[in-house]
Amino acid sequence: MKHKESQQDRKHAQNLHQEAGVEEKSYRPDWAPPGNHEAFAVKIVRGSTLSHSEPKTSKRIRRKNLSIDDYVTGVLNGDRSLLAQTITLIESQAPHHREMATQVLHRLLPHAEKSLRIGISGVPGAGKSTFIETFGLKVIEDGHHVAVLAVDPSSSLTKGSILGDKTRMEKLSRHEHAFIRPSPSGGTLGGVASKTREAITVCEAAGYDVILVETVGVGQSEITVRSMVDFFLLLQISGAGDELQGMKKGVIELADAIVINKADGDNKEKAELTRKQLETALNYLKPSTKGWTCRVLACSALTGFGIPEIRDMIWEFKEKMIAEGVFQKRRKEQAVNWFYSMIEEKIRTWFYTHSGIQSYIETLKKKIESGELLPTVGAEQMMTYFLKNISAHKEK
Ligand SMILES: Nc1nc2c(ncn2[C@@H]2O[C@H](COP(=O)(O)OP(=O)(O)OP(=O)(O)O)[C@@H](O)[C@H]2O)c(=O)[nH]1
Ligand SMILES: [Mg+2]
Repeated sequence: MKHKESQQDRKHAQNLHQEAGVEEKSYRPDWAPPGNHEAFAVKIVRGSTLSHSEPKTSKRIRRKNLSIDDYVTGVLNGDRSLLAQTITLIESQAPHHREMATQVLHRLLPHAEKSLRIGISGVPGAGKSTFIETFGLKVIEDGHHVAVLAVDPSSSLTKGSILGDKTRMEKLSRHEHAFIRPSPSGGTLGGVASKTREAITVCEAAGYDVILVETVGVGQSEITVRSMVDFFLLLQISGAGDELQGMKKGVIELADAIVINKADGDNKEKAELTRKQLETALNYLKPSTKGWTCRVLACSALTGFGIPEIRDMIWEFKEKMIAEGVFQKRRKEQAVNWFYSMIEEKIRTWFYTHSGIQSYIETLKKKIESGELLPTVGAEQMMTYFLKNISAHKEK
């Protein structure tokens, strides 16, 4: 029975080898006793050339096994898959991921910062995505590596509408020198912005030297993007009659350049008219960057008209601002402001998630609504309650 099984196994092995094209021969040595006893057979098998037996040089690392070293070396080697996974790690809310992310970022920081960060904003439909596609490909032609990130706190509700339209950035998204990442979803504007800032660091460490940060023109998010970029570009469209298109003076004042898009076909003349009107209107506005007067240009993201001029202007800005020290000074201030905003964010979260806070807030809120309590007094009571709560917590 056993003998039969071993014969079957041998036959099976032979078949496998034959299927794989491996020659197998049997010899009987000279000293073997006469007869047909198999125990004295010697088998010679030629070395296999099967691909599966070759050692694998690049072992695919599974995400759950990634170490801090894996993330850091992956990013520094410009591995796009690991770059994407590192950003996923920094976006994670899980405390152990956060711990890892902090260490990864700390090690990547010395390799970052060597880039030009450009913010791009504009009302929905102004052509931001189309502009990023054309402009991104242009600067890649110049030898740069482009990363596209976004700040869109609303994307948690709309499931990431911004940059969801990768079809508008079809060529760019497929280019090996481009990396596109949608806005992190969920959380406050401060929270989303913080993740985008960290993603900038990661992309820079991976060798991307032009960072485009897109946001939709709704006000507050523009101020946030301005606080993380070197150059801020506002995309406009012509023909709305009012040259400022209902945009608040405050938002216009954030811009280093305003670009009238869709200057093509029948619209070209109208775009030029809008450009001139805006230029005049801007004479009275405060510059966003010290020593730089906001420029107004026209372009067509569709045909590429005006795109090289925009590129030249931005690089002129970079050289001038570096020479005058404004560039470096702004980056330092941005880092310190980010630090303060993170402290505020953490204190706010700590406060509102402290036990008993929510129910006490509700109690005070009712009294304020009924006119029984002055809001300032309510806030004082709230703080007294909170501080007592912390010390009671500590004594435990
Ligand atoms: N004629 C013309 N059409 C353009 C140009 N740029 C963009 N468009 C068109 O305008 C529409 C909106 O363009 P998008 O690039 O999606 O605009 P967006 O600002 O990203 O829009 P949201 O993502 O919705 O905020 C599309 O149909 C584009 O094809 C341009 O330079 N000329
Ligand atoms: Mg878009």
